[in-house]
Amino acid sequence: MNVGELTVLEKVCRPTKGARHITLIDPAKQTPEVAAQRAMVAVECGSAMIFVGGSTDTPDKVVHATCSAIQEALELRMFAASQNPTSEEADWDIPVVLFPGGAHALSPAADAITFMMLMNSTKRAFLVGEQVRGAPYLEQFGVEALPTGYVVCAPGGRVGEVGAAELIQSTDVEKVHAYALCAKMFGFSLLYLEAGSGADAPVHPDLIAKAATVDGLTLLVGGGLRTAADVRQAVGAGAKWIVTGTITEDASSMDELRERLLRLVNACSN
Ligand code: 1GP
Repeated sequence: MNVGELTVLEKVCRPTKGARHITLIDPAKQTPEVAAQRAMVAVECGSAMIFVGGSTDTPDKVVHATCSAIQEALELRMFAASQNPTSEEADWDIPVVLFPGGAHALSPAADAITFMMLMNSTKRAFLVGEQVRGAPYLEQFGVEALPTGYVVCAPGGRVGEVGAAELIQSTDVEKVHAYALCAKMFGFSLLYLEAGSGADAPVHPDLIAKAATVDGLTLLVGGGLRTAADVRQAVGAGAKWIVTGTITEDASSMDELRERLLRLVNACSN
């Protein structure tokens, strides 16, 4: 879909006051239709990007169907908004970005991909192996790569286990600083500090604050962020993007989802 004049990377790295919000949708957790409905609620609430990914064993077909359904819904909304230019509608020019668990969960319907090195993994597959397998497909699909250093912090959850990560503990501020410097020296534009989906505690603000002292990186933080206070703390420490997934997945209705997301999105700028 058309994401305007800027590349997705330029949009993502554009300096902003406060932070912006990303809704993560795991294609394994609902049908593509429900994923699209959830994504539309998220955008109405002010989410500025949709990530698609999460589970490690989702077939390409399901990832593709989910990306396509979200893109179609966004295009319909964008068309409707263009028919009524005076309305105070949401911005529907929203990137749909793959957040892959490996080279399998790719789709040409995405605008971009967080092309990640799981920097504190002890397995070659997550450092460079999956990336080497996936790169030719991304080239063929024309999906924009967002060069991302991905660092898993305690408690780490499933991604910490599957990714065989040497977890960054809450007091490891010098270590996280070294990872951030390393990410910058590799030429990555994004640094994603991850506590693991559904984590019982988010990334410690001291880690975020230390990573944020390295300029030239756009800092994403996710995992276990549930309340407005969690979000404010992460943003206050220097996060530029807040990623949430579980609060979307376990909302019992679209109304509940709206209520939750509005609280978190508002906390990104307050
Ligand atoms: C997972 O950081 C994301 O990769 C989102 O985590 O599901 O805990 O919101 P939650």
